[in-house]
Amino acid sequence: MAQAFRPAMARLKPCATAGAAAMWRTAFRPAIARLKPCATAEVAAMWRRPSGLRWHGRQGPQMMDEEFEPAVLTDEERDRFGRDRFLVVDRPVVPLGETADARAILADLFARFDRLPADLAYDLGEVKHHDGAQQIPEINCTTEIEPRLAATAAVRRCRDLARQILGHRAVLVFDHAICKPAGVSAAVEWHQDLAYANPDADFSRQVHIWLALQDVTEDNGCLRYIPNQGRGLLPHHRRGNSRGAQALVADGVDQRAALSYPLRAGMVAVHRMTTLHSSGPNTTDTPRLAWVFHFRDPGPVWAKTRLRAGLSKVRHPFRRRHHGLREP
Ligand SMILES: O=C(O)CCC(=O)C(=O)O
Repeated sequence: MAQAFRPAMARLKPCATAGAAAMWRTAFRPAIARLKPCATAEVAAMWRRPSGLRWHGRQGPQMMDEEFEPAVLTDEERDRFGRDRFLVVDRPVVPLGETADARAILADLFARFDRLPADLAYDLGEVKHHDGAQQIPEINCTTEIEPRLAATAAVRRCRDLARQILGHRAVLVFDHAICKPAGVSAAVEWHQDLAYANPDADFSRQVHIWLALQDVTEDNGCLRYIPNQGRGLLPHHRRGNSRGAQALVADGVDQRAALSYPLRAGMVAVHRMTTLHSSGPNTTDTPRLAWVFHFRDPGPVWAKTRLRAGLSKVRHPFRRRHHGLREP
């Protein structure tokens, strides 16, 4: 191989090789030396992951499992979502390797919980901010805190699923991860996600996808839904009627028809902003971790802005060339 390159190298102008060498000495080598060892180790570890990394469009490196068929919703499932206001996709949407990748990164984030900004990391249990052990630690905007999460195939696969429900476009507008530590009796009470948002927002174009990062059962706190409920927003109060609590609880929920929905790792449950849901305590000796995505169809305004941005990219080179001709 080296022999094949040598004649070509010999033909290179000396100034080109000297220039490249100078660039290496002055720019690249010091920059690489400045890289934190942990950063390079992290990248190397990521590269070594069994599921591998693939370059995916303009989104950069993606972790992908080989030969995994993307989940395609059937007409029956879409109808059921329309009727019940939620849909449990009982086949893997994210393959096990990719689920494990996301789980490992999120577990690292939870290990740093106390050092994360207080407005992003807090307790969904009785008191939002407190010292010591958390009841239901939640980390919001994980994909912004840890960019490796935004690049996971889990995000892309869940976005593909959201697109099938929302129509054509699905933009990730928010995400959060919820941990139920082992043996903690606190549950997430019945609520509608809309109670946390601006109730005037157009919530019909938004779906929330709850991804199980390990097998979830009634014992470790799987989700519960009440089929065909939650068409309007119920009044909510703070958990325990305490001003120190972050979690909201819906008033007057008739839970007689409620059902629990155990899921295998990589499966998802999808619901609307008005869907009533809750989850039980984790009585097992292993923490339960879930990652939740909020996808929105941004509608025609967004499409117009994108189109304009795209057009300006096309127009600019022309304009520059055009002005260039006129310049003296
Ligand atoms: O993860 C859970 O246990 C509850 C999740 C939930 O209620 C939510 O995402 O709104």
